[in-house]
Amino acid sequence: MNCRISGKKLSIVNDFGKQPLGNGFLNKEDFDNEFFFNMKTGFCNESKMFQLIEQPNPKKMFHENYAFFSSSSENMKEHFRNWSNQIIKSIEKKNDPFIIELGCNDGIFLENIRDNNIRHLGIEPSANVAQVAKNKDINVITEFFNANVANKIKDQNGKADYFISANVMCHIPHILDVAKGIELLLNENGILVFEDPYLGSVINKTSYDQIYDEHVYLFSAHSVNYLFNKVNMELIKLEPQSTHGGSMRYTLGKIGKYQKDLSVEYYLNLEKKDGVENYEKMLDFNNNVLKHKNEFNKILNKIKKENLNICGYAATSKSTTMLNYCQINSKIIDYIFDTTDIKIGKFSPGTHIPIKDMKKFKESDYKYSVLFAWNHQKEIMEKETNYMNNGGRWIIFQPEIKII
Ligand code: DWN
Repeated sequence: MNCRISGKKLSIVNDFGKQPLGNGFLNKEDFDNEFFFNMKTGFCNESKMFQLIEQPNPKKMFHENYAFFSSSSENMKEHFRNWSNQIIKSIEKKNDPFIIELGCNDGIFLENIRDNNIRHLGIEPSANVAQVAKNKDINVITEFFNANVANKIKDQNGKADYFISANVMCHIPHILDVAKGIELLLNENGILVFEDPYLGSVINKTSYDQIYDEHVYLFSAHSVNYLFNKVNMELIKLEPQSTHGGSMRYTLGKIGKYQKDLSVEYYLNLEKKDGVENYEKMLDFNNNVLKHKNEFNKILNKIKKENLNICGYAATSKSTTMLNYCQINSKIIDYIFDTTDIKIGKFSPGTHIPIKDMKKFKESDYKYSVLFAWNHQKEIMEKETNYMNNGGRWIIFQPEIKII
């Protein structure tokens, strides 16, 4: 019940009941031994950190059978290409620059760094996705990062100019130790840049499906500044991103090394104005979550009463929270279609809906599809035009519940 950053007591925000692992896709024979944990969230009035109260052991979630491969979205590939180009440009005058990425997954970001012959290192605890990156000739170590690992990397490679991370920092419970490791690894003018789903966006959109076992934190400007001030680092820039339904890119340097961009004050003030650093706002969020659940169930039940079939589009980690919290099983959704080999033929965590190959989606004649990968809506709508042309309808639940 204590904040992982400040040590102060947390105030409870949400109770999602028993939840399985977000990426715990499983075979039929494993149904009886499925793992569940109590998923509650809390807010710390001191650090302003929104966090899970209990999180399963990271080794249960990130391992040699990790089910998420970052390169499953073309738009995300483009996002990482653009970001890496910006970074490459900023170091073009540097002699032998060194870039580290925490949680490099299948190398979606570092492959652009490798293409430019820049010294780099990826750190990735999930061996199967790390292997995909290694096969692309990217330098990767398969480890959970902490201050000890940081020391080893420093001894072997020296300090870094950039420490990068995308959709990873919010997964790490021992984040304070990680922050110490980052500070230790960065040279005097070294820069940390990371992006993660933004607490302000989750609250504004009521996108509570961003809360699952892997996402132990939802960051804000306030909480990130509080966390990194503890290791002599500070925010120097904030840039909102449209990825993953509303993310924030945080840039930090060692205290006093860089002039702060106006965006820092802007977002700190905005969070105060919107109440994103206020427990009352978290309680409003919880009320909106309850309303969203009821409305979503109502729409699905109405379709089922008309004897129409519903499928799911993309077996995302986020869908695990939606399905288990709203108690939606295979009586309501027949199948979920997905592109990931390791998920196909298995069943959704907790609710046991069969996962089918996305190739079969085109042959199916589902009148209704729930868009679980709502964060990739643009990319998906562009490639699935035939579905709507043939009379198919999307059930969208973000940023509002509607049928299109
Ligand atoms: O933080 C995390 C984010 C970045 O990625 C992780 N904890 C896990 C993962 O979350 P997610 O599973 O909710 O991510 P996505 O990117 O919203 O969904 C990926 C899934 O969607 C994959 O199983 C592939 C599938 N997909 C698909 O079948 N067709 C995705 C796209 C874009 C598609 O067109």
